[in-house]
Amino acid sequence: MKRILITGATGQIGTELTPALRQRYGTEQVVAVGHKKEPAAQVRSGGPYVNCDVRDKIALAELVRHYKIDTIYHLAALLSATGEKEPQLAWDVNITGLFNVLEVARLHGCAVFHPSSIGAFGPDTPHDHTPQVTIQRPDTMYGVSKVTGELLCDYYFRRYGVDTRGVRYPGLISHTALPGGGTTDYAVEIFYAALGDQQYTCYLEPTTRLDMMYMPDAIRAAITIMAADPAQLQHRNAYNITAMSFTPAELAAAIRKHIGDFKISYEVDPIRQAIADSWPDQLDDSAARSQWDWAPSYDLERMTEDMLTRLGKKLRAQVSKAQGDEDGSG
Ligand code: NAD
Ligand code: AKB
Repeated sequence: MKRILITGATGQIGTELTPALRQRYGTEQVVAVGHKKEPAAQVRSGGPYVNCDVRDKIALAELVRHYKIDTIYHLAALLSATGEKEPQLAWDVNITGLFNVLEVARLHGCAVFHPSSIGAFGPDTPHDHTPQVTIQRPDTMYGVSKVTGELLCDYYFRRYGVDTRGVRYPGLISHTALPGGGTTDYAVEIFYAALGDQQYTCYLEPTTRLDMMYMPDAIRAAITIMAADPAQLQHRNAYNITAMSFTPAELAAAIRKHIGDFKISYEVDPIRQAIADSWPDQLDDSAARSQWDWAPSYDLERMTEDMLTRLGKKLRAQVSKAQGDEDGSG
């Protein structure tokens, strides 16, 4: 039976991956690891929850030993925009943290899931139908850490036989936890704005095309690749996966089909724009499709409709709870 540790469990992915893994493998089998950020209720109270800085290898090893862990989902990281604000910290968390996880995995016989990103590509990478194996010369600290991470995971598999696996996620869109400081965050913020005062000021240009994915597909990918037949995995650590590719203007148009008065304007942030310009427009994910049956369920239309429905419900519930608290009936 699997015993799983999830680092970064309070983040955008961890908040949804933790309950999904607990549902599949049992609540006591999945230990959520937080750090500084307040966890959502389903992460803190749905099973074991502990705090640990991934840069502390001794503490990490003790958790793995204590809970008899055999699989680590390593999500703790700094994302692209935060990484450009604090590059030294980004290297430390993303690389020291991963190195510690791989060392602990080597010593305790754990499998490791480590997500890479479209951020592992750079301005010299072919942007259209970006191949699985291609030029990777990113010019952000986030990207440098992602390429290094892919190579480190490959190294630990080849040299020590650690069962490392991973995907290159595109921008992820979700309604449960807010994104944690990336370049693609606009694609989540826009839904909060559309359901709020029906206008959004976007920090990317209207024509900036990027790969994206709805969170249910991202969670399924993380679980599926870890359960896949290892004999089929030729690329192990960094499978291109994507679900849709759109620009801010196209996303706004998709939202407008449901909220006719929604308006978008643009105030470009040069730092995030430069990052986005260096990333692919559309990945070729045929290797993932053929080697472990990857296929997304949500395209732009389906994702937009589901986001508006579920986020709308959540925001309305928050408003009525706040009103109830105010008048004493909540
Ligand atoms: P997030 O920023 O939402 O969460 C990251 C988590 O890491 C946070 O909960 C934070 O508390 C934790 N953390 C930060 N420093 C830590 C430390 N020193 N020790 C322990 N924990 C620490 O990130 P996310 O969006 O959930 O991303 C998870 C992984 O997926 C990252 O590797 C990220 O690069 C990758 N990824 C995410 C996306 C996306 O769009 N969300 C896309 C591509 C790849
Ligand atoms: C970011 O924008 O940094 C992340 C990612 C695509 O890796 N969402």
